[in-house]
Amino acid sequence: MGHYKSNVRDLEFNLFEVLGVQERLGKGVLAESDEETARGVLSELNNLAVGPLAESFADADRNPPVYDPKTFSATLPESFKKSYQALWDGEWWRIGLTNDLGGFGLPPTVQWAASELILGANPALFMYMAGPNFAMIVDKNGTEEQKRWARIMIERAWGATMVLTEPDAGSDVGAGRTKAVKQEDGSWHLEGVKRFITSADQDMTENIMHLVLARPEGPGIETKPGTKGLSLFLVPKFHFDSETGELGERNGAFVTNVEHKMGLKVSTTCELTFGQHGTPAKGWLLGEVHDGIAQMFQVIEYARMMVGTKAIATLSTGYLNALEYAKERVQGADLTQMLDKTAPRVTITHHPDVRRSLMLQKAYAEGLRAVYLYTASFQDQIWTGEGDEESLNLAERVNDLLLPIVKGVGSERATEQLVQSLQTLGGSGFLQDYPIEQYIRDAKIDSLYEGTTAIQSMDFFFRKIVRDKGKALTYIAGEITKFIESEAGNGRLKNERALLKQALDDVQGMLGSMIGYLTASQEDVRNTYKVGQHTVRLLLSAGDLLVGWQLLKQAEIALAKLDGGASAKDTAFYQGKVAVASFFAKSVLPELTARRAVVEAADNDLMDVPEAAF
Ligand code: ST9
Ligand code: FAD
Repeated sequence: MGHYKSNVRDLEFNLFEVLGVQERLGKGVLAESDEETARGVLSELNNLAVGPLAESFADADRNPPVYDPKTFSATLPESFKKSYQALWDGEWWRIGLTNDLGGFGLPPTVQWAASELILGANPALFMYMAGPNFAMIVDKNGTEEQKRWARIMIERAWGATMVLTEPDAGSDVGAGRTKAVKQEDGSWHLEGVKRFITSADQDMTENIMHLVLARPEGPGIETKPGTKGLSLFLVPKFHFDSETGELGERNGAFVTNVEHKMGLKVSTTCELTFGQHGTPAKGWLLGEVHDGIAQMFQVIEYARMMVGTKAIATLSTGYLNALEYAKERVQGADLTQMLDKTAPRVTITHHPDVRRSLMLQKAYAEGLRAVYLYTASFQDQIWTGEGDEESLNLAERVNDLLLPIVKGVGSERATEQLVQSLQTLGGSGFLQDYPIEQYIRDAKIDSLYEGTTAIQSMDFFFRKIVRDKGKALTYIAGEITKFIESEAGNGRLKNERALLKQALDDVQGMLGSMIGYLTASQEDVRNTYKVGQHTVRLLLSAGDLLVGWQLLKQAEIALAKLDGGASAKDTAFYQGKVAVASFFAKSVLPELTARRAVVEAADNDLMDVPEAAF
């Protein structure tokens, strides 16, 4: 068996028993699909994921890409290329595409559930395969000619990249200095150095389309500072015939370094230099409009969802590997017989502390999966366009609110809990004989790129709550309140629903204090620091609230299934759902009360500490 342990049963539970996705299928843009097709997609992709996709996971880590400075090129390991070919040949690049570009006609919930399987088996494959998804952005924003390029990108299986970061412009994208100078023929020459660019070179596709943020210059163009002064340019690695896509000359965008990293080594992370090697780096303004940051955020929103799903996928396989080990590892006697030196030895699943840790891993793996799929259910509505303007607008807002939770909380909890998965294996977890040490290395990036956790938390508070005037948040709080006040579980989840109520009060309390500090900043601007000290705490707490709620909703459904008489295999599955929800409500949600007290007692002492005293 390979390293990857998927959880198709839980994916199907979420899709068909919790979210009722099947009710959306067979209509409108989803006319071609039904429940059977969706289940078939998961099953077929799962076979590929646990087999050929997972196969190169360790080899590609031990034999990472090789960079050749003479040719500015990166060569990927053969094992990985084989996995990539299997993925491409299965036409899985179609999964996220709209019907008109050759998509499968499946909604985002099913797309993301399927994506989890690739992201858990070998995440870099998904990123190299993203060219067609990038083409969708070119198609959506491009001129008529660029729309044709989008089709060429798909037909000819090109790679693509998102190019924002520079040495002095990481979180602060608006500090970017790469410029684009307008040419008489309507094209632009880019000049500058970008760094940390994922997939900027590889030897699997004939061409790569770079989507680059740069500051435009030229007669009649007003240069503006910050992100609002950036435009988005299409910069191909090779020039190409605009009608046929046939490759021409090499363009002047060269990869001048590939980084050596802690993990996710097979995903090339490149320095990309424009126009400094004797060949101009020609680019074309996307859609002929200067709206770069907003256009790039269409890519970023998708990529943030992907990064969160990647982290959660890795957490899930980490947990399942730990569970399998724990069921077999015999060590020590049962705690109740600790004084009897002759007592039989038991598997470590008998030890209360191992159980505690495994149940917490399960809670975050399954709870966060529920959160990302719940988020995707709002994307389903946006995708199909169903409902009136008001409800579509709300779906957009709720999706926006949940994205920093999927990305920020998904990545933070995955990193934390994967360390616990390793701990379950004892010293063996530290060895490369097991995949968990690589999971930790490969997943750590998820809290860093696509906006660090601090950036996610500020996005959550300032943009998604304050700027939204709390509309999306009020909706979610209303849904949680409905659940709390319902008869969910027929009395059996009463205590848990009370704990959820307290958790909701605590998050609302934290938020109330923070909004108070923000209001007080009009009197004394330093009160803004009190907000800044606690945005990550708020984000993680909101994440715990959502995980707790989703797990309890699942428990309600599981209890009903158990009452109705489930099969032997399903009985264990549903019992697990009830147990994990109750465990999380009793052992994690009460912690929010302490966190609320910390936020309510905020002061600015921290900000007054001299730097030298750190
Ligand atoms: C990276 C890549 O790290 C890592 C993995 C790559 C894997 C690639 C392959 C897989 C992905 C495939 C994708 C294919 C695409 C398919 C799509 C299919 C559908 N939401 O607050 P302001 C906009 S890449 C939406 O003043 P500052 C908005 O236009 C590097 N829009 O910001 C706004 O204007 P307005 C990632 C947002 O103070 C404008 O920005 N790097 C949002 O100027 C200005 O907003 C990062 O992520 C939002 N949440 O700048 C950088 N927020 O307000 C992290 C802003 O008028 N840093 N806009 O609407 C940040 O995010 C900063 O907060 C900042 C601050 C740069 C936005
Ligand atoms: P900095 O911005 O310098 O942040 C350093 C620390 O300060 C962080 O802890 C951060 O949270 C904190 N911080 C910074 N500003 C604030 C603030 N205002 N408030 C509070 N805290 C703050 N970029 C691309 O454009 N395309 C890619 O394909 C791409 N792929 C990547 C792949 C890898 C493997 C890596 C490592 C990076 C990649 N990046 C890519 C860049 C990535 O998005 C940035 O690294 C990330 O946005 C953070 O920027 P930075 O590294 O400069 O850190």
